[in-house]
Amino acid sequence: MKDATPQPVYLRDYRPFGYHVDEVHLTFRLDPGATRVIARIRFSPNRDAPGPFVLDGEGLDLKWARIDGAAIYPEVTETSLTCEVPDAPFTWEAEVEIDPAANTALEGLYLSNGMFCTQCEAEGFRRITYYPDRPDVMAPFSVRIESDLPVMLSNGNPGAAGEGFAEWHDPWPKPAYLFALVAGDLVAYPDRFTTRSGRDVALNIWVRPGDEGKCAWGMEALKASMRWDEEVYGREYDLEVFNIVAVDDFNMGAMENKGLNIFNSSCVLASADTSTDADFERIEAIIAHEYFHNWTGNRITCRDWFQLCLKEGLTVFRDQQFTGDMRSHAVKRIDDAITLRARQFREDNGPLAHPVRPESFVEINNFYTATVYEKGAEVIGMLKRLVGDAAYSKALALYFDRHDGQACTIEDWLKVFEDTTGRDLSQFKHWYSQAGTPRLSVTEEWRDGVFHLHFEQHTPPTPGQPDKAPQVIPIAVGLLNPNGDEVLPTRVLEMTEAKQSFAFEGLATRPVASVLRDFSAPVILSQETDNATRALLMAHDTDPFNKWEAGRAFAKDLLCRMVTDGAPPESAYLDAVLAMLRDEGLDPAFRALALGLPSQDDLAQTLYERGHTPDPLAIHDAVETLVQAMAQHMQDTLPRILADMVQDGPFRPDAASAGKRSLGNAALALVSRLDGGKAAAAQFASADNMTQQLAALACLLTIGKGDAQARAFRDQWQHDRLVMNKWFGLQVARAAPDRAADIAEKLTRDPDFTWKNPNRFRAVFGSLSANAAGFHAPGGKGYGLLGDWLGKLDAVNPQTAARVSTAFETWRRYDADRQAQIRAVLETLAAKPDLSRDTAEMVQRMLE
Ligand code: 0A1
Ligand code: ZN
Repeated sequence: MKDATPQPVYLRDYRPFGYHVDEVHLTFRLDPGATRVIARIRFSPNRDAPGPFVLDGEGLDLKWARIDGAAIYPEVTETSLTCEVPDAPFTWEAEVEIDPAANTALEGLYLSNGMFCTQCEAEGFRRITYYPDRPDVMAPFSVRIESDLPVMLSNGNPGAAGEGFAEWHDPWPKPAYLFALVAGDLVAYPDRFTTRSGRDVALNIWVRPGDEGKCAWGMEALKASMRWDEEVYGREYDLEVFNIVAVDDFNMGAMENKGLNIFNSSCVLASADTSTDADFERIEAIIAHEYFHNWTGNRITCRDWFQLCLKEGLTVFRDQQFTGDMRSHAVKRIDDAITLRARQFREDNGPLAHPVRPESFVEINNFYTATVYEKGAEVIGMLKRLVGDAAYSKALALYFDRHDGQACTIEDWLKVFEDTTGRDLSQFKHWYSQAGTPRLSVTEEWRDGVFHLHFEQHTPPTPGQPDKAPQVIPIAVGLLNPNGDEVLPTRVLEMTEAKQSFAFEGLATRPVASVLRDFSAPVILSQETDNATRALLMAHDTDPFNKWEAGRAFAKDLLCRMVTDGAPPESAYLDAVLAMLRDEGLDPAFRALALGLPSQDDLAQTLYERGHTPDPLAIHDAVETLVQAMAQHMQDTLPRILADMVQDGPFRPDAASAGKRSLGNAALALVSRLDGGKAAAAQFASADNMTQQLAALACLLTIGKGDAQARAFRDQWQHDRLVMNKWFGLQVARAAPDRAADIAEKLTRDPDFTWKNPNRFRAVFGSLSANAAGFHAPGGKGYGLLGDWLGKLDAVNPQTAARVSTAFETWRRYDADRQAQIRAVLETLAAKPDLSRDTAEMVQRMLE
């Protein structure tokens, strides 16, 4: 065990910094092993909040420092610097040396394939120079880069440039976490955009030579995002240039640095040959997300890191709206609900549960979570539903108007809604402070010609929060007649009490209730119902989310009964899904979703909550049995679907074409269960795009075949690092339970397993933990393998190691043997003498 446990930081301890930063001038003399950073910064005392002059700094070799030109000798620790300063505005100057080549953590200034790049959010800037590295200190930055590299970029607008140097000036005051620098042998994919007020903006996507052919999609997405933000939120871009850079070594998806977004290359490079439809959609969404941050995050930023959801929840909400507008609102809502349940509900149900706005942390990098991002977005969706679209737009206009240029809090955010609508949002605020997913149950009553819905809400205890207050839950409800006609269109009920009933009058017969339409709140709904009602909703609900959800809930119930009572696959379910599959009036993408089943992890949690100890293998077998039954039940229809979904002409990544491929591939997965993989092998051989090729390989691997195709795939794509990530990942994801850990281990011995690259590490180990039955297979091999590799990765990249460690967050729901095995792995990690603060915090929270 480590002796010095790092101390948590608390929201309640927030104090403003004692100095303002009026301007920042940085000079970088780039050198892989010995970069010099010379800072000249104007500080002035903060008269409203005097405080000590302490700068953050980590891993810096201070060469000299001056105040107003006179040499000083500050007191330096491993993480900070202090010195005497004048009680008046002054100029701070310092030179430090840093070693980008040795920076494997990918925070601060580092090298990726010989290219210099930075990642400063959340606290990476302190690894570049001494500075008040906190989001509420905002300043304009001027940057000079000196090197012999052909391309040198930083934030803002370009200034002077010449042989061996380039200068940049960012006029918009920003916190240090939005600082960025890139230098290397890069080529641009250029374009232009004219904003609605006529400003001409130069756009570039910078990539390694050879990747220029993979930029067109990202560029179209960028222009669409810029237009959308003008049209929907009235937000215009505010610099002369907008640069995007693709880097291979990156801990996260992308980063919204002002005017210089840096992307994990997997989140920006796209081509039909190498990217799936899912990649195209994700890239479009991430480009939009980072671009939207220019207003929600950059122009208006966070006062402190506890307010992270202020920028992330809102920006995710905006990118979800954008994708809905570009593609299909119904499909997007279903996709978002699937993701929320898979990642955020899972987090909320375990030892890592925390509020959307946490109140303490040890390492802020551990709080870039599904709760902050995705639940943060859901909270905004609820707010919009409660106040209505018009009031939402007004509140947002006020937010931008009132807070432009400021570092804000959730209180500021809610206040614009209160001021716009006159509502009191104090109870609503529990969504930001209470962790855990509310359980909402509903019962129905038909009495004297009046229909009643009786609701109860309850949020289970989470770490540090034993008791919860009732929350405001917007419940969108519609009513159908028993013949399927809608008798009451969607209405939003506002639940504020622990128990609350709503009455519906004027109905001729007892209706069928469609509750929580459009997934109007991030809650777990339980509703007494029967197969006939579910089938009716699957056939007739006018709300696409609930039409899908009726099938999902049906499948979940059925699978749970198959696991616990050995129930057979029910024909009522198979018939209802088949009817959806055959309904040509439905969007193919929607029909593909209707064929999907709840995740095995979700089933494990549901069984656990129903009082069972989940057995991952029994769950896996039940799912296999049901899928096989679906394939048999649908065998007459599947060939027609396959034929209908074939598209002529060149590959197009648009939503309609992607939807057809998605349905075709869902059908192919079922057909593979019947024809031994013949159709899939044929598709693999003839595919002219990655979506079709990878889906075919997935079908084959799932039925225990595809070795030859996996080899052929590797031969074909050996040269392409992004496609090779798919190759690594798919083999583990699709492995049979008793082979998954062995396959993962074999892949770690592959010469191409460049494990220090976060994408490659995640390809193997993210896929291992996502393969629930494989990860939890008896013997605990998967646990041990992951534990060993987390220990190894932690020494070079703590952030990614900590993130992947969440594979263990569900451990307490399993049997005593599995718990003991996982506990041993976590304790071994915890005992490592030099374990990072990142991983130590995660492991400790999981063990508590
Ligand atoms: N703000 C970025 C995500 C991001 C967060 C943290 C990082 O390093 C710790 C890197 C990127 C976004 O929301 O896209
Ligand atoms: Zn973001």
